[in-house]
Amino acid sequence: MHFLPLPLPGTTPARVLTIAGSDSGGGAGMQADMRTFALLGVHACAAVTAVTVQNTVGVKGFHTIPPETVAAQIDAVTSDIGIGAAKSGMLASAEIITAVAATWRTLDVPLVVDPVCASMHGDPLLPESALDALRDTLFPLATLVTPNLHEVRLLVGIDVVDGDSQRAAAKALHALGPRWALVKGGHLPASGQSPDLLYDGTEFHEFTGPRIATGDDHGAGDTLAAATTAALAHGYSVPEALTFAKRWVTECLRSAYPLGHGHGPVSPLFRLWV
Ligand code: PXL
Repeated sequence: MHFLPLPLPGTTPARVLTIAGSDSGGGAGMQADMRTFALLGVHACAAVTAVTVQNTVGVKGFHTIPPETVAAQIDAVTSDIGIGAAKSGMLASAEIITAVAATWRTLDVPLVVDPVCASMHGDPLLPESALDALRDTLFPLATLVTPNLHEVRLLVGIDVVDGDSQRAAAKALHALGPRWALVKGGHLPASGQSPDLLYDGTEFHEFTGPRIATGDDHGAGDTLAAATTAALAHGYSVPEALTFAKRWVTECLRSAYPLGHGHGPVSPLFRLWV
């Protein structure tokens, strides 16, 4: 596969920002983002929103960062470092969502919103009462939103089971205001493929890849959104960035490894060998 251009030693790479929660088990969240960014050769800044207490078996709880501290982290890096693109993941509370949105209104930086609501074990990472803030304040500022099928159900009340319902969900998500909406098909009834559908208000684009049968897929959604963000920071269009990110996450799924007693992470470490 082709990779993003690598910076020469000593030159400043493309810069990205992740606004996300920390996963103490190192599988998902900010740790998955930072790993992805490092192996794609971009400089990653990080605004932490929450500290989760988790391992490969589940999330035991989390502690949220004060909203004004989240906003201050974003201000600090965007005013100094020059961010080419950013992504948000676990935002943990309505107050943090509102603070991120208020800050983002003053910026002109592409934002990928991965609307993380729960862990793969079903542990909540965002209270349902915060969904309004996500839909009303952050989605209209997003360049791209990337929900999985569980998040689609929570956000627009559509059960995606086939191509028709996937198209209806993409339209409903786009109506909430993002420039592009992606409905990830990784959890669709098995077809051997994993079809993701992108909609810009006019046209649909489909991104397919083989479905990789592994229980070690912790951090797959984070990795897709992070790789998309890195490609956007290099000036790719949204469809180009997703084409790249889909191939990247497929390779990361092929390289996923077992860890602990639960679900291991998808892994970009294959990049060290090619
Ligand atoms: O994969 C979604 C996700 C994002 N962020 C954090 C997480 C998880 C899933 O567990 O823990 C912090």
